[in-house]
Amino acid sequence: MSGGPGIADRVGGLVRTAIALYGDSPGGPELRAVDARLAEPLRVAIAGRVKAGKSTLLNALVGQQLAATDAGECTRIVTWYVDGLTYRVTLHPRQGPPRQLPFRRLGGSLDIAMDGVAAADVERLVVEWPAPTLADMSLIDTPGMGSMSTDVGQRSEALLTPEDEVDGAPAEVDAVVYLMRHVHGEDVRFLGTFQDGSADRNPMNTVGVLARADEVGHARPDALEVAARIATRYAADLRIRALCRTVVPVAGLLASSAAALRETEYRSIELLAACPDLDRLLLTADRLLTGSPRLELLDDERAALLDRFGMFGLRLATRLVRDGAVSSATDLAHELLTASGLPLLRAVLADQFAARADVLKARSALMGLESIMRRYPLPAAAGLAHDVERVRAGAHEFAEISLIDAIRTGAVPLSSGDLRAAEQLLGAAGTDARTRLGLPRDASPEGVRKLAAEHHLRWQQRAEHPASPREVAQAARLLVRTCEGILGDFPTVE
Ligand SMILES: Nc1nc2c(ncn2[C@@H]2O[C@H](COP(=O)(O)OP(=O)(O)O)[C@@H](O)[C@H]2O)c(=O)[nH]1
Ligand SMILES: [Mg+2]
Repeated sequence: MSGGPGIADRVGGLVRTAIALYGDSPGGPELRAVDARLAEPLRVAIAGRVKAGKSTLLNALVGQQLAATDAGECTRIVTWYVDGLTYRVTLHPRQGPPRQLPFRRLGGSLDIAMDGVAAADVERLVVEWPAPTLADMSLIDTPGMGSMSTDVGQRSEALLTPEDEVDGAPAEVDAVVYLMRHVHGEDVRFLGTFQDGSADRNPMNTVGVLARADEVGHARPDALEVAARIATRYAADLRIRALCRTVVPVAGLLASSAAALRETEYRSIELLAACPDLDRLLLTADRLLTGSPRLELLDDERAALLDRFGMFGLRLATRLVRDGAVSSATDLAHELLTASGLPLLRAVLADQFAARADVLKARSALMGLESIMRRYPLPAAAGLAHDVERVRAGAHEFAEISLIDAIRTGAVPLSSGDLRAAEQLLGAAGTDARTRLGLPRDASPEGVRKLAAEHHLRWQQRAEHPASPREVAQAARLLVRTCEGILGDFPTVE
């Protein structure tokens, strides 16, 4: 959007002014951390209950088997995966300075030598890993809510709760991918912690994932279609809409195995597909593991296949091989990845998180700045506090996000068609002008301008109409500003 410096620059300016004012007094180091964070990739936490499939999904997103899954000490620790020039693992203990840990890769995933340190004494592990996904966003694996040990659960919750009740520290993450398997009380309660109390907590920074989608409906061939219908229903549920933007079905296991599909695995799948007893073998896990001597795969090879692909994955993979739809490991990997739903999640993350990364980061930084100024009041910073207030109140980018939230929680009385148009115009599906207007990517600048002008006129009439309820008039004024922004970016050529 045009019209002066973007929100990231404005907030960055405030933070640097604060750094100059605070110098080495208390609050100074925290301010420098807030400043450094503005230059970092967006921080995205993967949250949800234990065994929801968080670590598996993280591996799928990175495209490598890094995070350990299932039990094990490391799965009980908050682990940050960040882009790095080199491969390095650093332990940040609760007490004492950080230190590097030795590690190796064991069967793909990282085996970190914990050096006798107990999980409870670890604040976080930071894994630096050169990987393209991590250059766009840092991913944070959490032990999960509802952990066997409440301590572990609390650690996740503390990381994700926007403002720590105890010491008023700002949220450490900018956005959250929240995995759910079913809607039950705890999911909703947990998502609710993003909302309570502060106007700043909103569903805009949370994307819901219907995880382990391949297991829906007993892993039948249409599992993912069924999961997609459930996800659509969740996404339409007002309670869920008020907590996250959208719900995407993903079979993380399939995606992560596809990303790292080995030739030997492909050959095993070929053997399985060629076995005359295939249909019977794939009825249950037990039969696959022990049935049919005609299948020339050892017990542990069968177990490994099941572990990596799951029942749904094996049914799909063997069908693809049998039908001749694929004839190489590369083909198969591509088909499985497509089926997993991961590409859709990636698109949602790219359109919604990455496109708004600056705004989400600026929002976190502003919260951080406000929290520091509140905890370490400085008489000399009175003017700065005023500027902070002005930036917050004047930020059209924040206002757009808040309005999407208001629309989603049903606070704006518009027809459903108008609501959808308004959400889209506000950038709920992506913030570039053409997406906001629902135009194809190759729409001409004149086309953009013409449609933006139509919307501008329509919302202006709404804003000024005496019969418009107050909420509608307010929303319409904001939408008018959004249209003005688009028109400013697409000026008429003389
Ligand atoms: N069938 C299936 N199993 C999965 C999927 N994602 C994870 N799992 C399995 O669920 C278990 C827990 O996964 P994990 O990623 O460790 O869950 P976390 O506790 O949320 O990190 C592991 O045995 C995974 O193999 C999935 O998409 N489909
Ligand atoms: Mg895990």
